[in-house]
Amino acid sequence: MWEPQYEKMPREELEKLQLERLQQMVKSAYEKVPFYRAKFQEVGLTPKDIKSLDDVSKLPFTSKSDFRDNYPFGMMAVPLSEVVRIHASSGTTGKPTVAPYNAKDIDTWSNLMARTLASAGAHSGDVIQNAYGYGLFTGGLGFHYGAERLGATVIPIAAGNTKRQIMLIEDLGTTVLTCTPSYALIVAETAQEMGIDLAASQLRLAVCGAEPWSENMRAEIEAKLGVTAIDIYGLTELLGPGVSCECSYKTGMHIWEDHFLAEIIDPVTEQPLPYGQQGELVLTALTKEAMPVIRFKTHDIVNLYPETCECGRTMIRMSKVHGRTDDMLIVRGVNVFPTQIESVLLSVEGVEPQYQIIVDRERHLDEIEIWVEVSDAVFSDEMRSLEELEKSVRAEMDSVLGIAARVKLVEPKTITRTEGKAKRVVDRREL
Ligand code: DLL
Repeated sequence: MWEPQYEKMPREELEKLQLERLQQMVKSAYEKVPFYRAKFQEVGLTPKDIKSLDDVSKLPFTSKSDFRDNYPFGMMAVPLSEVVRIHASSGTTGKPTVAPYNAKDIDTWSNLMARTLASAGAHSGDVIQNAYGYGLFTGGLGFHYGAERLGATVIPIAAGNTKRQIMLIEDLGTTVLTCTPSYALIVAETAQEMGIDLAASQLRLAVCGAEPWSENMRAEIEAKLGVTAIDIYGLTELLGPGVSCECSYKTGMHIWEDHFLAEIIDPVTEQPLPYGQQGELVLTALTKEAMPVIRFKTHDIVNLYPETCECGRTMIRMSKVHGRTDDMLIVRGVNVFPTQIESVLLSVEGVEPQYQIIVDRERHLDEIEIWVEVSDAVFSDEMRSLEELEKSVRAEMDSVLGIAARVKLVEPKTITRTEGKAKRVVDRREL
């Protein structure tokens, strides 16, 4: 255990620490972020009203749209000069959600990722091949700093170039692979095709997250790579990976509660639900400095289990993510909102705002195809201009969303109209 003094803290002591940190966080948000002050004032709340942990339910929720409305730096509690790094994730429309970190935040996150990797079963002697994407996505650098803090050897390979991944696993004696679960399967199958048995290599652990995956996928990854596969969860708004992670017992992901206060709510009534029931996870950051996040609605559907785990950790566990309350898709690890696709389409002349998104998984790779109606005028044009239009939609998708989507232009009025909510997404993936 990386920090047994916290990870095994008696609940009473832990809750005392959480309350102190919550009070501090609410005060800081109120004093330093006009957005929070205005929201608290709307419900007639001041930091002094937070007297117990239950009082958290008096605080207003925060959602992705608040980040959009205050883009880029309106949610910050420190001047930009104190920010040492900025990550970002998809917003619901054209603009991303920005996540700034000060030096203390990077330190907190690195430490939490070291704790996470240790909980997954890694240690300082490991060679960790980090195949999460580096860049604005939090996966690459989050794992990188955590692995270094743990004292392990890091190979910052990032995702892609699978044959080279396999060569390095063998040549450098990689013991831990960190990547999305779907990429772990691609590595496994590519190795098989190359006639290489990775189960016979030094590899013994895979730490997989950033997208939903099933127990079936776990079994497949474990068998094909000869590893233990561990689930890890996190989100950009709350630092990134390292909000929660399984231990070797694999009975849910321990939420690092000394840094994150977890609640479960009914997604419709927004009322708190008792532990054990399935609902939407709401998280409050207790130690984040550059950008306080209070009662963030994650849209992730989970169960929370409060019982002490066999590993000795007292920290609450969350189930695998069962689904989302919104229409966010995760395609090859990239978060995509249908509304983002819509705003791209609307920016291209000649296409109509009628579209359907078809997501499928072919040989473990997510494929996304967008059917778009074109206007009558365009459709009666010659083939070449249609092809050009298709190309420009595809290029725009690639540059704005960062995903390679197939685009299929269809005749006007082909896409079924519904009277109620339009069914924009057809997700055919089976995990
Ligand atoms: O995906 C951070 C991360 C990186 C987590 C690497 C784990 C490993 P975002 O891009 O902001 O951050 O996406 C956050 O991804 O709200 C969930 O819907 C989904 N997600 C993350 N981890 C898991 C998981 C990173 N283990 C969103 N299982 C979250 C299911 C996950 N869904």
